[in-house]
Amino acid sequence: VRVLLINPTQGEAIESEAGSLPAAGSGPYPPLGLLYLQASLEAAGHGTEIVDGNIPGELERGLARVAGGERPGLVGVTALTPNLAGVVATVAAARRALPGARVALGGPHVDLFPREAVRLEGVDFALAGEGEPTLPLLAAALEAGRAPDPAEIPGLISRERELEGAGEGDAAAAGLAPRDDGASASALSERPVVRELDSIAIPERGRLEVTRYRGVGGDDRVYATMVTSRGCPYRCTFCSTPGGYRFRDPEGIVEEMERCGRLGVGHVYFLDDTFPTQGRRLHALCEAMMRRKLPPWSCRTAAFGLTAENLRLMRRAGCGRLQIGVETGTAEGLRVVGKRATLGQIERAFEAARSAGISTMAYFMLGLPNERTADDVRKMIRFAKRLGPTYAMFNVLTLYPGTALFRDAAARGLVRKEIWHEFALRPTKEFVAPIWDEHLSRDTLVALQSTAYRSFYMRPMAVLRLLREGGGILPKVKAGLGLLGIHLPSR
Ligand code: B12
Repeated sequence: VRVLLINPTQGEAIESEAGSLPAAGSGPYPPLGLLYLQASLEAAGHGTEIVDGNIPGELERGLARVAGGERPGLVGVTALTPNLAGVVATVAAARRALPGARVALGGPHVDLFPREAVRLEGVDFALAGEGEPTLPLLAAALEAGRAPDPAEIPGLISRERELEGAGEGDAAAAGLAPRDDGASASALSERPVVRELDSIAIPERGRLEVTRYRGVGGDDRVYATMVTSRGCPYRCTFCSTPGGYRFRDPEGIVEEMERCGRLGVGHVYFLDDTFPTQGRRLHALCEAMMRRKLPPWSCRTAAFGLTAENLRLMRRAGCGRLQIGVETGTAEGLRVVGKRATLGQIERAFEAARSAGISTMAYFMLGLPNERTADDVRKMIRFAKRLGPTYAMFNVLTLYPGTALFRDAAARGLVRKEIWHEFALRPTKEFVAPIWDEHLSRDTLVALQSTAYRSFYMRPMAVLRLLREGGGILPKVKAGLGLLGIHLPSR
């Protein structure tokens, strides 16, 4: 069957971090997960189309276009927990435009709440895990007119079977109960994943209008997003990303970057949970990059293991910017969030990045369980200033489902463990995501967040750095801070 893949509208997303962020001006991200699914479906012989509802007006336009053409038999929608109300609205719109199609949900939310997801209005299937191996199987079953069999499609739950089971009472109810970490009791302990990343088809970005995806990094270049790995080697306590760290072969990565370049992409942004920055893997990748003419790139990674030598190598291979999750500024805080780097290592990594000529974006959190007073938070702010990244972002820690910190908060009675499970069954835009407010109230934390921005950016040194190293993002940062009532000195 033909498959329509939809990135949902964002208008209904909950305010997932307390306090607003100076994110003004970051352009839309290309729907990378859907591009991967599209490539795998096409390789299996299914016609596809992507509608990127994240672009204003595009959901309505795209659905009207699809309804007027060859109609899809299956619609797949990506679900992230914070935007679940937007997912429900998107499913409703797809149902209205394409009454005959079946609807499947996938993505990080479905990994955590598969049975809740399949009960949402208008949803026929929930498919947990990485969809490349499984979504083509679902499409094939529908094409053959068979009821898709969960025994043959790992991670699949169908609404029919789920609601049949509901009549049986306790067993079904038990499967729906929340776990201590806020995820669903039915969340798969081992979600289906692609074992051999080199075996899956490379996204065909030319199927989308690539030039729409400008400014992801705050400047005006056309951005493509990519991954070199999936899963994560770390177990940070605020994150729900599953382990299963897997890598791609360098040749496939540079081949994909080259294709991006041919499409007119001006910058490749690697979205790996943790971009591999060490050892033989980094060397092989950088050497493969240096053998070709490729767009410049940036990545998300951790400070652990970022040595001066590796940073110089990355710079030569085209790396212009690093986004680093520093999170906090004390040894105790780093222990609480489960980061492996020491404060000294972090400082050396930022210093080395500066001398290698790579700009840095540092991400910090406030409202950690060990921060008992405003002074504790100020230690983090002082550390941020001492590090001197090109750009810094400060957010109040949100207790997301499936994380160790949520479990700790539930165990201490700070949050009800049902809170995300209830949201997963009845999502609304008004939902207030839980934070660690044992010591510092939400209002205090939001005020301290403002203090952090003010204190970080209201320094001539910070403005100078943005000007020198920021690659043109200064106006966007100014606009973002303006929304918080912070007005930067002009020089
Ligand atoms: C880029 C990114 C963003 C971008 C764009 C979002 C997007 N839709 O791509 C922006 C900046 C907007 C963003 C914002 C946020 N994000 Co974000 N983001 C990511 C990031 C780094 C990369 C996503 C990606 O492209 N991955 C690579 C592709 C290949 O994987 P994928 O998208 O997961 O798709 C695969 C599967 O999920 C599945 N799949 C996906 N869709 C579908 C659909 C169907 C039908 C099926 C069957 C399967 C399926 O198959 C795909 C191929 O294998 C991930 C972390 C990560 N590395 O994955 C976090 C992540 C998705 N973000 C997360 C969060 C929490 C947020 C924010 C709250 C802010 C924050 N604190 O980071 C906001 C909220 C956004 C919102 N309103 O919904 C969480 C989501 C957790 C959850 N419970 O939903 C993640 C997983 C990070 C984490 N571990 O905490 N994010």
